[in-house]
Amino acid sequence: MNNDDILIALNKQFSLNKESSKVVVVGLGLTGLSVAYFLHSLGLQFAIVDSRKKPPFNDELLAKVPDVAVFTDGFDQAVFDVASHIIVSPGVSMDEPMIQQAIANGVRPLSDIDLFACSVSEQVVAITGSNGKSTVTTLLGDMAIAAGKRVAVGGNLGTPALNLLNKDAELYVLELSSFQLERTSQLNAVAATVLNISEDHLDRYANLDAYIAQKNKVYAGNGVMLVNLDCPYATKVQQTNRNVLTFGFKEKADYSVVETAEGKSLAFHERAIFPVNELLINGVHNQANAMAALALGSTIGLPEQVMCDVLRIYKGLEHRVQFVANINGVSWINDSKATNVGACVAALKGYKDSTVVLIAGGDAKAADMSDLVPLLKEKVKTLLLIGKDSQRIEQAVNGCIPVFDVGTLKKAVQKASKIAQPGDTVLLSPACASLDQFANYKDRGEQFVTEVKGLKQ
Ligand code: UMA
Ligand code: ADP
Repeated sequence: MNNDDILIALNKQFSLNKESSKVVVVGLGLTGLSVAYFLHSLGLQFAIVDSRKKPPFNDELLAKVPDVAVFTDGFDQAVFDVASHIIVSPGVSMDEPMIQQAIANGVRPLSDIDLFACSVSEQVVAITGSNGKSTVTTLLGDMAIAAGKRVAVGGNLGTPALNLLNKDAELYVLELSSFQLERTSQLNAVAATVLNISEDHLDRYANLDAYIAQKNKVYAGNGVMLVNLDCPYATKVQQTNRNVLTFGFKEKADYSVVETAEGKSLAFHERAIFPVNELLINGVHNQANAMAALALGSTIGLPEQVMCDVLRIYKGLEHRVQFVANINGVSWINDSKATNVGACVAALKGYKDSTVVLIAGGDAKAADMSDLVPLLKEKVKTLLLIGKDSQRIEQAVNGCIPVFDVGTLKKAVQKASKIAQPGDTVLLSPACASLDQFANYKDRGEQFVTEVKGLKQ
């Protein structure tokens, strides 16, 4: 769509226009920067607020748009007072008092995803869930490329959705977080899925139901709903008047796993289409991810054979159950992206009983850590805890296995190297966010790899 068409759409959907709108962009991270460039390119009036003293993209924005008004180091009530619209970055809670007050005063809250949705007429596939989003998003993106589509892939994955607009795409594959979905009203994806639900971000939501309600917004509109039949929360959202596809290990799912003479196979309506043992991404959870990608690909007409060719070579992403080294018979695995309990549980399921030295901990985001206990008892010989919520985790574990609160990742690696025996696995799968001790999960994973590579062979 050209700028004139986008302006018409924004005015129609949100009464957002050059003449009377004053937009406040809340947050100057990746999202805020992308929103600022978008609004600037359309000639819309806006200011930016960020509670941080020095938001990450302050200088970059001012270099490109010198006359923009940026207010940092706390939110400024006077700026909110003149707003007609607020566009709130995902890292900022909608419960911020000034945001709540603005909404009560009739100001319209929007997200970058709303702006994006108003600016595209091409197909959009939307992917959310507690875990597996990035894996399924990139896998589907690779499948679309292999099928010759001009595809742009982004969202919570890393490239803000609005930065995809200049890529001349005929198809967009978006990973969306609950934070992005909770402030989005305009999504109408051609196909959408909630891959799975497990506890996450309960520091930002009143309870699990509130978190699930935000996830389910991915199904807004009238596109195909892809539903995971194994997820008790997901099945409740099926709408009878919608085109629904299903995946899961239950036999009645459209995409499932069947037994064949040669072993297990991914299947469509029980017709074997891809041998599980040819997947390079390990674990039952990755079979579910592969099914989801196949199902989403089918809704946008990707040929099955092309999708299977991609499954054969897709190696998975860094920091997700990634092999680092084998040192004296001990395997070291980096699963730093396991930022919640569900992801850690999925990783542990892949190992033999009592062979794992697990490094976990960080910011638990108010999750119930006792959900880890059954898998800890089964698979883990020693638990090494790091980060701010170690006490909380130790209490939940309640002595069911040996636990050492070692504090830092460096100490955890050193301790693990003394405990692990040949045949064991040392697994970094923290079940927590990293921000209490690291810049992000990548930083945590990279520091782990550096420490492991520094161990004497
Ligand atoms: N912040 C403040 N004050 C502000 C604005 C932000 O303190 O005024 C803090 C937030 O609390 C947060 C950090 O700054 O700790 C970043 O927030 P942001 O909204 O500026 O984030 P962006 O840089 O725009 O990145 C966001 C997503 N981050 C979050 O949702 C926290 C990125 O997902 C996403 O890749 C990017 O938009 C592009 O779409 C990251 C993430 O951690 C990977 N997502 C969470 C997850 O996957 O669990 C949801
Ligand atoms: P997300 O983008 O939702 O965080 P990723 O694909 O980046 O998902 O994977 C994050 C973590 O979740 C990794 O530890 C990975 O091993 C694990 N994981 C991936 N897919 C699933 C799934 N379907 N169920 C449970 N855990 C998963």
